[in-house]
Amino acid sequence: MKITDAKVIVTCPGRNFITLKIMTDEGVYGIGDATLNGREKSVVSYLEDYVIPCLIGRNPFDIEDIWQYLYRGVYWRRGAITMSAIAAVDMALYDIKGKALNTPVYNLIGGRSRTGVMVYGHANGADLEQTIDEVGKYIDMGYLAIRAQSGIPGLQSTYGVAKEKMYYEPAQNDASGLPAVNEWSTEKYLNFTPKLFKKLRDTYGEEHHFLHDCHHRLTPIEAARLGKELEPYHLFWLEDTVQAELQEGFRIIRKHTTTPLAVGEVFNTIYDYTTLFTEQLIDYVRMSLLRGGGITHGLKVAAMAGVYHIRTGFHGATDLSPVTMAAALHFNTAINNFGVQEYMRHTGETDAVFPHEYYYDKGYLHITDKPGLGIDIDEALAAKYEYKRAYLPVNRKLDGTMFNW
Ligand code: KDG
Ligand code: MG
Repeated sequence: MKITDAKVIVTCPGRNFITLKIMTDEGVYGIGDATLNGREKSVVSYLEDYVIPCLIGRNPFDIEDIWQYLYRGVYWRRGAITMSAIAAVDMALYDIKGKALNTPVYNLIGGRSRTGVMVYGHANGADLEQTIDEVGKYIDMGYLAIRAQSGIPGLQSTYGVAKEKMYYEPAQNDASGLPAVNEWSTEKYLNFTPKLFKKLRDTYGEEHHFLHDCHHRLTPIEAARLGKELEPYHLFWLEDTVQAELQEGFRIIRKHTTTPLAVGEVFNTIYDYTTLFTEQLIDYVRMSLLRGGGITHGLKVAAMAGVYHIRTGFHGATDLSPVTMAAALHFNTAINNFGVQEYMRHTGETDAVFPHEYYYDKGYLHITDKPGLGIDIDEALAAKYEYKRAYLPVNRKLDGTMFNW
């Protein structure tokens, strides 16, 4: 079998998505997600101008060699743009191989390890009371694991509180077409957040897993304080407490708290984790297959994580397309050290562009035995939605200082 052609499909059914489609001489094609929220066109150029010419004529079954060619062979390694582009190729090649061998992708990477993939949903409200109510709605929908984010008294806006409750929309411009500006106060946040989780446990008891995302806004010692104060409420995890570039910072957090830690949605290779893994400083790996070079690299990361008692909890926000979700579900079905999968639902508009086999039932996502990834793109429908530039917000402290979003 040979790759004869490949193309990049840009669509915006409510938000921007980039999809790579690889075609072969036997008529089998595969698709992969290449979406990089807020910087989408950079990956389009990377694929069209540099990657696709290298794929033509290659045997699509040689997935490892093609991966190494695009990683080692390029000299300029790592980074979100490079690794998202490689991920798109890798997902598409697995899709092709599954279809060609008439088997679902999970069978190519170990077979079935579980009956379903536990997911966590996103409950959020403008204030404490509304967030408590929103968590109740997810419990009513059967979710076993729920992330809770709330507006903070004294701040006009913050990360994770969405207008459209089921569909998160972080990429939104302000009136002038530039990034929207959020407000931040570490003091207000740290004083408020333990109250939220106390109230959640008082209201709903111990049965459900509760999660929370700090979105990189604390220093290690502040994260240590928060982790310690949340201990009585038994969180499933506390996510992205600090800017994660400094792996050594996690030593301070770990020394002070038993609250489990998750990190990595902005990481893109195994090298971002070496200190975190070998010193057992975290509990969950958040790097998605999309951001981290696809299934080929993800298998290596999960294998190394498993040695250190670390499980997966892949990023699955709405800005990762249903193609990434399909790939993640095959992956999560096959590996042993799966923990949880983030599941922020896509809108009906998006689901129509990406017809898929996976489905939600009572707290779990399930895949079927359809060969390949069990996902497609409706190109005619995709063509109706024109790309719109949309930035992630930026974040400033109350005195105007630029901060982490
Ligand atoms: O594009 C950025 C979002 O995917 C990210 O902010 C969402 O932190 C996030 C999460 O945990 O889903
Ligand atoms: Mg996050």
